[in-house]
Amino acid sequence: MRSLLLATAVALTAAGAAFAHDYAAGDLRIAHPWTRPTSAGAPAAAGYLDITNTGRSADRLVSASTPHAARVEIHQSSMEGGMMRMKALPAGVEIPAGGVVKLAPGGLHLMLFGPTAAVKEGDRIPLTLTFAKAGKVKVELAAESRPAAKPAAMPEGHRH
Ligand SMILES: [Cu+2]
Repeated sequence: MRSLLLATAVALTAAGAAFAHDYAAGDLRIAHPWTRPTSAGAPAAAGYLDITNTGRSADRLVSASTPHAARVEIHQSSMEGGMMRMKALPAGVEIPAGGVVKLAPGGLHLMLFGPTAAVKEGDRIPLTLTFAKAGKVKVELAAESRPAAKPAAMPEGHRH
């Protein structure tokens, strides 16, 4: 009985570790970076992740890069006149002190232009995030199929 319980605990831990997939750099915590599988020839892939700043001063995500794409831009999607529009944020995104910034479908996201290959389910795409204070942080985007974001689920504050 005891060994069976032990085996179950180990299996749960292993599954949890595979799913958790978090990173830390200085005061920043980066949770579960992921991307969606793309079809062959797709011009771009997106990257999503949550960034928590546990520190007392703001930081800024200024850029990102990956060997799997020609370039990465930081984008914001927003609804304008019933149309979903995207714009690049060349100055990056501020990560406020004590705050959480979510890059998620329908809002802020990374755009990987010129992918070197189609993204397949289960792929891990290496990505380097560059922060003004925390510096460079290497993460991996896990390729997962997830349902599309509903407009109702969009975070607020997107209008410019
Ligand atoms: Cu975009």
